Amino acid sequence: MIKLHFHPTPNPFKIALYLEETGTPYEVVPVDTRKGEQHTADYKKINPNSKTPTLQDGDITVFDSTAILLYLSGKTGQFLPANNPKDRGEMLQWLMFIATGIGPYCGQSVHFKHFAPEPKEYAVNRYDFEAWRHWNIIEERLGTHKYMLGDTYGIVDMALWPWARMIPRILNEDAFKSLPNVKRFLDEVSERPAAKRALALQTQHEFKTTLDDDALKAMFPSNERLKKAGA
Ligand SMILES: N[C@@H](CCC(=O)N[C@@H](CS)C(=O)NCC(=O)O)C(=O)O
Repeated sequence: MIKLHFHPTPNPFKIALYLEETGTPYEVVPVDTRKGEQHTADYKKINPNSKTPTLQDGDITVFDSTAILLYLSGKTGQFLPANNPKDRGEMLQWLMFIATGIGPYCGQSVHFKHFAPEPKEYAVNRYDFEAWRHWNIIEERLGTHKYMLGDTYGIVDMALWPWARMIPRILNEDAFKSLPNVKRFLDEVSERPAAKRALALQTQHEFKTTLDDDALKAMFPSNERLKKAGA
């Protein structure tokens, strides 16, 4: 059976949603990143990047959420647009926009706003600006398209949904007021039974919720280098 190495955070949720939508049997293997389980030697063998998610399908191992979505959709043929260069190109461009834009800018924006030490005005401004810029592009797209690729829900929407859920923390509590189409999309996808089952994984498995010193050390190893340098 497929194994999904999972933590209840945006990138792993993309895969949980895809597996739930397709009714693919899978087993969740919790990787508690606040306990540093992403850094163990055994986990690094399957994910040299020490992040979640990772998928194991028999003797095939795939890491990185976008690669996993493409792997699974290539295997099942489900939730993909028509197989022609135009539609495939459109799917890839939005999938990569989420992978290289939405994910990293939102992740860094959260990091600098909520975790970085002062002075941080420059970094907060840059990442908040870029996170907003990316979400405004999605807002415009969803203003003219029901889903990211048109009338049909698919893997690009599944890649977007877990990041859209985090908007109040990424941008601010009122952000949806200026992103009404993103909110409409989020509410609709969140109502899907598969999305509810994916979200339920976070309570079906035990994950550390406290952000103590050990958790911060596991999540932000770069700070240790700073401490050693005496900064
Ligand atoms: N490009 C990777 C990024 C994965 C990633 O950053 N995962 C986060 C959860 S959303 C993680 O494992 N964080 C723990 C850490 O950075 O130590 C992907 O899409 O899978």
